[in-house]
Amino acid sequence: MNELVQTSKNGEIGILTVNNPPVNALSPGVPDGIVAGLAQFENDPTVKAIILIGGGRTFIAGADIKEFGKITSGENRRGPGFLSVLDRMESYPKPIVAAIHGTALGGGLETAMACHYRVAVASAQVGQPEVKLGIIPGAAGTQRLPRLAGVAKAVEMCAAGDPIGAAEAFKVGIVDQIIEGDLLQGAIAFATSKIGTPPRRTRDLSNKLGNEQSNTPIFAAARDAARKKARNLMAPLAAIDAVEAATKLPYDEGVKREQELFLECLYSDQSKAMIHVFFGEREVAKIPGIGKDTQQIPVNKAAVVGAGTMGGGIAMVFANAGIPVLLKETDQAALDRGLATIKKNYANSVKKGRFTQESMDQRLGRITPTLTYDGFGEVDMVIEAVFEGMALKKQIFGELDKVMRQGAILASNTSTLNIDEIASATKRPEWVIGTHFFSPANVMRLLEIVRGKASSKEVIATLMSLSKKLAKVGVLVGNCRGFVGNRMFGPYRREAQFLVEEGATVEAVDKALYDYGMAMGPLATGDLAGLDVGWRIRKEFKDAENTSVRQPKVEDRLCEMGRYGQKTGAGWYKYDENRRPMHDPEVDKLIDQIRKETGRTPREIGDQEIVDRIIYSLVNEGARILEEGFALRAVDIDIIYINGYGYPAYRGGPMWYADTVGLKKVYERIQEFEKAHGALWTPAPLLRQLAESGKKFADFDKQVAATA
Ligand code: T1G
Repeated sequence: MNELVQTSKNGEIGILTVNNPPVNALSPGVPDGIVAGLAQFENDPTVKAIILIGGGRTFIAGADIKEFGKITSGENRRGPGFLSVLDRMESYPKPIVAAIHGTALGGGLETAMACHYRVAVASAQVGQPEVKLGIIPGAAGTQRLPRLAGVAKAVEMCAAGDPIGAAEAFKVGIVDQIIEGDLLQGAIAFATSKIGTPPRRTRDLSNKLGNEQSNTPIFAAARDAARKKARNLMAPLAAIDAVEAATKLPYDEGVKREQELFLECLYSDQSKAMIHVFFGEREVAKIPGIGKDTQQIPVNKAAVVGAGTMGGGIAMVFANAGIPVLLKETDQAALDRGLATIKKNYANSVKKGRFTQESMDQRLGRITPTLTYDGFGEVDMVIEAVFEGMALKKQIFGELDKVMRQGAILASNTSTLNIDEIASATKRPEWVIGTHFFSPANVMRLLEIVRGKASSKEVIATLMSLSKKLAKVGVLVGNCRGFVGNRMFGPYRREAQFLVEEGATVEAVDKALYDYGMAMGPLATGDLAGLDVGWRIRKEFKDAENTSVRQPKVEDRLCEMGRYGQKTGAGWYKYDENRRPMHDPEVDKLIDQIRKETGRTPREIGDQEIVDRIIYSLVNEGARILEEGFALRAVDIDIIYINGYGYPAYRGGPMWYADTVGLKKVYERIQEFEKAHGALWTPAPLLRQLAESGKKFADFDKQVAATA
């Protein structure tokens, strides 16, 4: 018996309770505790059946991910231990019932499937999310799951990694009974009904394993889907291979095959990067100096000013989270347009089966359109999402300062403007903060929370936890031009344009970054977002432009020609009626023109240079942002780029990627670019310092954590 696994009895039922908060991970000591408990009950003749249950809020949520790093670094050797624990459970002489609440994920579901029966409360979720960490199930999940749920379901769950609810788990055969009411009592009744029955070993079940003819199309379709949806990722394809092994090999050989595939993935850079992202998404919520004890403002009612693309999306975010929201516009036509877009988006989601018509109606019911500030005095938070102009924003904040109650939060969805200047339009700058959503706001997970110099700790703490409630990843950033994401995006798109001016084709630049793993190439991304957005901002900041340094020319010229991208049918590409991009010789002519004007002779440029120029421009600007304190940690920048800019999670983010390449190599490459292209490429002092001291951005983050 150990602290992590308690044993107790209820009549003839032995109960093993895993108590390893917060999520009962299979940390060192938990498997031993299970083994010790089973041994104790095996020798106790009064115990006729066993229940395995999780203490606190959940069943076992998987292996302890923190231990993986110790394995891949060679610090800890990965023993066969846990597989043999599960085999011992499966062959145990008394029925073992897993009682599931919260989440049974990864090693947690594998443990449950090694039990002879599984019961669950209706709200429980079960899944094999390992591919989201760049690995595959590594404790026979790919062998036991198809035996319980069938091949198609097992492939879907292991290759996509999304959990399923208890009802579906019951329907497909993973769960044997849904427990209404108290889980433990229900499990005891179920276990009692199994006393004296021969243990039902999952490995012996084969009637759901199909045959060559029935399985081949399943695996073919799954591989196609994985290649499309999880482009460049090794784990989903490995998971499919492992489940296929279950249908072709005897159980123990199937497990061996799974282990080979599991270890290949575990030692891959992709997995290390995705585990970095897993913990990174939790680390960004921790703000030095703003602890869990910081008082938070309850946000039970909200308001949004502006029902345009962003405002409408933000209103949906609140409605989706169950928070009633006022949506204000200046005139009826604009309001109607905004509501129509919201209704269209919701109808699309219903059509795709994401939620029911009834749920759509409930969400719509939480959005109250208005043309006045009536009711604004009762809301806890307002987000301004109007046109990106300082004068207009200050006017609105002046109005909000009059109508909003004291103690309410005033936020702006500005993507570039100075939060302190916006706050200066009010008498309560400590209640003002930036909430930079990404388009489409109801889809993109990233929320840049922009700290003004007066923003209070309470307001910041409130936004950090509210972002989780809004199903967003909230990252705290400083108030500099473009904040973090857009500030780095400037050099990113600048280099893409320079490379075209120097000789690369539009398609070559976009293809190189697409193959690197970006969701879309930088030039096509410009066309999607609208080239005029950046153009107007550049014009707004024309006076601040440093004319002594080289400026990209093509995009401004495209905008002067009215080519704003997809929305005008032409930008870097021209688009057909289905918005499919096509090469446009007009753009070649323009680029040739600009090369002549700037005296540039086009040269051969390889994919590696394209990727290095564009990605290292992110890294260098990111290092500047860190040393200037506008981002807390390098991992914050990684999480921003993965959740807001289509950066591939399997590369860990630009700062992690630089660490993977090695900062010395990155620094030397940037010095080459500085020699060739001038001061725009002056290495950030932090980058030079870390590179010269053989350190990583990860060391910078450790320092931040140490001083927090
Ligand atoms: N290992 C270690 N720490 C974990 C953990 C895990 N599996 N899961 C969560 N944590 C930490 C997390 O970092 C955070 O820490 C705290 O717990 C609360 O988490 C053999 C090899 C269960 C749905 O992938 O999806 O099993 O920041 O903020 O929002 O085949 O956590 O407070 O210090 O996320 O309520 C498979 C991962 C592992 C599940 C709860 N399992 N976890 O969400 O809380 S691989 C997973 C989650 C595996 C086997 C293989 C979620 C959650 P801190 P949280 P939450």
